Amino acid sequence: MSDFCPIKRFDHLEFYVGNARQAALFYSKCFGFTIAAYRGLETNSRATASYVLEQGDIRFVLSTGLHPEHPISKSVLKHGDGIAIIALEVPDVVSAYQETTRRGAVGAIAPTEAQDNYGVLRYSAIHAYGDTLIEFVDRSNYAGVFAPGFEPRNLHANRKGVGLKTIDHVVANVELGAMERWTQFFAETMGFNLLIHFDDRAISTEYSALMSKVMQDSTGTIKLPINEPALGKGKSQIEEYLEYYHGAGIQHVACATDSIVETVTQMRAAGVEFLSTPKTYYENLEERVGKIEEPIERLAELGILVDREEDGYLFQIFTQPVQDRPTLFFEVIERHGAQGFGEGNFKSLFVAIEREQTLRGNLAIA
Ligand code: TYF
Ligand code: FE
Repeated sequence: MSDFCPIKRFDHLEFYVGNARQAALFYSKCFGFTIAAYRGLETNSRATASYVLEQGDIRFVLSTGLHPEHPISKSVLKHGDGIAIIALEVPDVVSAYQETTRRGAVGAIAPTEAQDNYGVLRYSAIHAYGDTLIEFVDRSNYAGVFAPGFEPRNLHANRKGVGLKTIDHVVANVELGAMERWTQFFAETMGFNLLIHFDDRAISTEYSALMSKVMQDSTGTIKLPINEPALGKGKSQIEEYLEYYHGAGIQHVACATDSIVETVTQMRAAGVEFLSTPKTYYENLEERVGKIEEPIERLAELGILVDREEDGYLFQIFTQPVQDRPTLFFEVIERHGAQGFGEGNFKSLFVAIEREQTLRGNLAIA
């Protein structure tokens, strides 16, 4: 099989935020991340400050601009806090850049080498939906804590975290009519395949509708679903996102855990707010999804959703947006064989999201 752009794994997600120091504390205290590295004024970074957060195999980088003209500051002015860069670890950043730009990707960072005493880190980047970049990283010849310029930190390293282990999928919202362009981008430019297509009949409530296509790399390690609004009676959650993010961008990141009950218990105790699930969801749950390993009362207390598929089942739950704009949120997911995205929960999930949209005054019926 021809794989012109092989990918090893998610390297990191880089967030552009208004206050990286406070955001680092939020992801550390509430999501269980360890602050592993820092770059800022103290390390003679004059224009930006960044914190590297780690938990399991997940790495987030939180960056802020120190001056109004810096591109990060401008991004935050337009989008609010959000994920600006999806970084993928690849064997060869030159080839990844050449193969994708040759197929139509717009280059953002030509292949670059950064060096220090720990070796050489190679990277390049291309443009994806909205202002989002896809960065290619090769750290096979680099032994430092994250990248040249960063110094190790070890804050909250004694904490075990809340059990988040890997990035399961990263979902984007794109404008009405842009689905085709972006699925084509991932298929033709990145060599991804279409894994699942949920049409607007699968995902519609009384008020709004959306369409979702899941693109994945050739090994199935990288799953990047894309949502497009579909015409409904009201403003869909996707349109609400697009309005407040001022364009296409990343809507949610799903983090996998082996023990969602433990993870969500700890995150709730630390103050993370989740979408609430009505008590009725848990009536007849076992009849709907069959035998599951967790006590239903516990799932109901925590608001955890369950979906059964052919190959198994999954647990999932969604946070409220993690900033004042109704843009980025997180999903916690625990898979037991099931490879899907919780299709059986779409209806109740979207009703829950619309309840929140109504509270925000953003579900006007046309
Ligand atoms: O990633 C998914 O497909 C699920 C469900 O706006 C979902 O997490 C889909 C669309 C959406 C919110 C959640
Ligand atoms: Fe999801």
